[in-house]
Amino acid sequence: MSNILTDTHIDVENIRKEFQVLHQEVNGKPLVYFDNAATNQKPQRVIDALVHYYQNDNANIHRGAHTLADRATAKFEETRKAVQAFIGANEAEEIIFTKGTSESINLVASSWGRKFLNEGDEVLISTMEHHSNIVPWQMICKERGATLKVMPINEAGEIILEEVEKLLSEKTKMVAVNHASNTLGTINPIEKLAKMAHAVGAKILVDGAQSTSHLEVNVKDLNVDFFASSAHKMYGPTGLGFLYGKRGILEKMPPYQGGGEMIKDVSFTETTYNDIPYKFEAGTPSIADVIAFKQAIDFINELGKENIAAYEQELLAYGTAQLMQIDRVRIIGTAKEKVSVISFEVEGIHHFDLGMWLDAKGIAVRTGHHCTQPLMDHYCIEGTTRASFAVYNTKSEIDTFVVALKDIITKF
Ligand code: C6P
Repeated sequence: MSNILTDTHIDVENIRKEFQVLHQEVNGKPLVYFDNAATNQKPQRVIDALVHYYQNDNANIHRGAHTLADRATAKFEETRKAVQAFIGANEAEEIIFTKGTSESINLVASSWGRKFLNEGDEVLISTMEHHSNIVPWQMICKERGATLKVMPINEAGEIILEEVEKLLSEKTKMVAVNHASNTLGTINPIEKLAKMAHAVGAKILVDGAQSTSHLEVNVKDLNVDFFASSAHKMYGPTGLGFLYGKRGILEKMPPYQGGGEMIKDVSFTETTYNDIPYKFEAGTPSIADVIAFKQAIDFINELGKENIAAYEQELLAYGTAQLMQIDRVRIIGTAKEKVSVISFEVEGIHHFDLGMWLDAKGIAVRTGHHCTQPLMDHYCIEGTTRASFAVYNTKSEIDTFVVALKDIITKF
């Protein structure tokens, strides 16, 4: 156990020592990084693992009959086991490495959808989905003659379960929903939704891009059929993610892409496919990133999800209370259960301008529709300014942000 934890509390100053990137000035001001929902920063151990791999172990995996290849393969597969344990999956073979949440969802929509969706079937998503959990379903529904239906939300940004009940029927084949919304912060009641989906014989896919570094995730307790996430939102490398799927379902699905690694035997007339997970991992993967991802998982595990969640909830409550007191500020997304995301509008100031002025003061936030355009339409807005916190953020950074915001608001 490292010294970045004291009892049940997060020692944020010690944690920040692992993140060199945070210790810089931007536009002459100390950086305040509040764009963690887009991607969070990487601890030194992740960066070191990338360098170490290329300096010492670089080799292609699963193919080689030499020491470096064996070493790289062993480390690569260690990460698969770490992901399995991290999300409570039954077996490491149920974890498929992908480019990220988007590719994981595309894999399911394309492979599962082509096999199991037919004319007249329905796929149910929610109003607050990221485009990555809308467009792949739209594409496959169009191709298969299925219909995409949408679960409504209330003003606070919570799914209305009574309405979901009405939308579900024996026609529903898939419920695809995020665990936590990247724009509103809402934490969705996945266990309940899984029960409701299964009661009509549908499968459930959970987009966990915004939950895995903030919330306890156990795919068995949640009883979900698929779970997707991205390493770069878990203090790990970009361009990497994973898909969890129940073995019984993955085995029935056809391959997503053809190529090396995903085959058993190939002739010009016929190909037999590899077992899971390799059936879904065509071509040389991002080996260094997968190996370094294990360090990111270790980082989260050392801190403990419960401690991270408790600390981030403190930041969320502190930031929300401060913002609510500022004139002309309206928070979008006021669900009872939220991850550490605050989206807001300022009357009379366009979010793009606000983002630019905050950047001039060294504060990084995201502005725009956050890849949730239908959600913006629901609130009749074009976009928001979004501050999202990670475990290395502090109350004093929130103070800096609030002072900057007030200063901008009084000027415009
Ligand atoms: N959201 C944000 O700023 P990828 O790009 O595949 O790693 O993740 C896509 C994705 C899917 N679902 C949710 C809920 C997400 O938040 C994201 C990524 C970033 O909110 C970039 S748009």
